Amino acid sequence: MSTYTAKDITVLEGLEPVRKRPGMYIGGVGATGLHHLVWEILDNAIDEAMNGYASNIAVTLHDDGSSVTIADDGRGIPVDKHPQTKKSALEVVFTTLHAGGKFEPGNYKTAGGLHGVGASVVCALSKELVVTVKRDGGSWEHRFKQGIPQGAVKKLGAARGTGTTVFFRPDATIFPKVEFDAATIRERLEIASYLHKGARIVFEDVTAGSKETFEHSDGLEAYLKTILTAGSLRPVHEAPFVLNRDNGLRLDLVIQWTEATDEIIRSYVNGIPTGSGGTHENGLRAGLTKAVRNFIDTHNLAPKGVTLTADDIREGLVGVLSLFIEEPQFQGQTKDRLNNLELLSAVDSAIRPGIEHWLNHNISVAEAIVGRIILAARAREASRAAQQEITRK
Ligand code: TTJ
Repeated sequence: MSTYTAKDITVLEGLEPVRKRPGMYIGGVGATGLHHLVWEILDNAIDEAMNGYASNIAVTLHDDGSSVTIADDGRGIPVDKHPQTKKSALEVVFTTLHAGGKFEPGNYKTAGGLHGVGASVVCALSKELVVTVKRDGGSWEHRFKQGIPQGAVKKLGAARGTGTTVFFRPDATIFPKVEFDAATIRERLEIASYLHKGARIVFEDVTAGSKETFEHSDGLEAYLKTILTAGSLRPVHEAPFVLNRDNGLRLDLVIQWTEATDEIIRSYVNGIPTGSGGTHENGLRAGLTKAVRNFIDTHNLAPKGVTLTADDIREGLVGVLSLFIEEPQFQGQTKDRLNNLELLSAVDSAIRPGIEHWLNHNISVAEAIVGRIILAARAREASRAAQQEITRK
């Protein structure tokens, strides 16, 4: 560094802990941590889309395989200097730890990945990061190296439209391997397009010379359909149960009973797959079981002498649950289980009345589901009787 100003020192102090102990912020410097950089930047673009300001997100994996550009057509991060701090919002976002990008009250922040850290962490761990903003009729660029601004924000010229573009190249002195896995990025983008209906996400993989667009106006319903098709699962009723809630807790759920003998539940927290389930999935199971049981009891639908277990009720169930919460706690070796205890009752009470109401207002659907459940109970009892008969003999 030839020009090492006081401002740079502050910045260095701000992000120094990140470079010293990167694992604390991104969960390690292996492949998971490396890809975490992409998710952190991506979440900001998705937030802009979720808040209704952006409709297109473009992700590019460049030909070297170790640099990525993420762009949105949102409002653009403000580039004008704050009179007191003499820094722009852009500079604060990329150089201050925990300045995530939640500027306006009421705007929802996905709280991102593993630890909910922001763009500054990506900036600190990048050999090179370039932000380009289009707004107010112009285009501006601010460059960073290892979290340190390389001069001031620079006006590139006049430009139409608005948006934010971030190019970054992970620092090879931090990450032993800096090559991204295109399939990992692709999968995350595809899931994001289901979880955030309305967002159009284009993934260009220059290493493979491919370009794909992910867009699902039907969101989780479309996702459920792909699960059914992929597994050749036949539903036992028409139209799935769909719940989209956003008061206090953002929760999206779609469920459908099928002829399958097991239960398939895919769950996500802040766009992150929770393959080992956790409190939110348990809340779903509890609420769903209680709703169905209550419906069956209220209408006296259980045949005499047949007891319906929770497993009977959930046999053949296929569902997708997506939650967005402020402070997710992930547990387990692979951090793929949600541990927030409050989500157990929150999910239970969020879904139960809706499912009961749905059953009560869709009698033919409810009949098909209850028929499926009774069949599961009878099959279970018959199989146990046969087992006992063999043991007896
Ligand atoms: C902030 O308040 C004024 C209008 O714009 C708001 C904002 O921050 N918008 C915004 C941020 N849009 N897109 C971003 C963003 C996009 C990427 C790809 C990366 C980051 C860190 C932020």
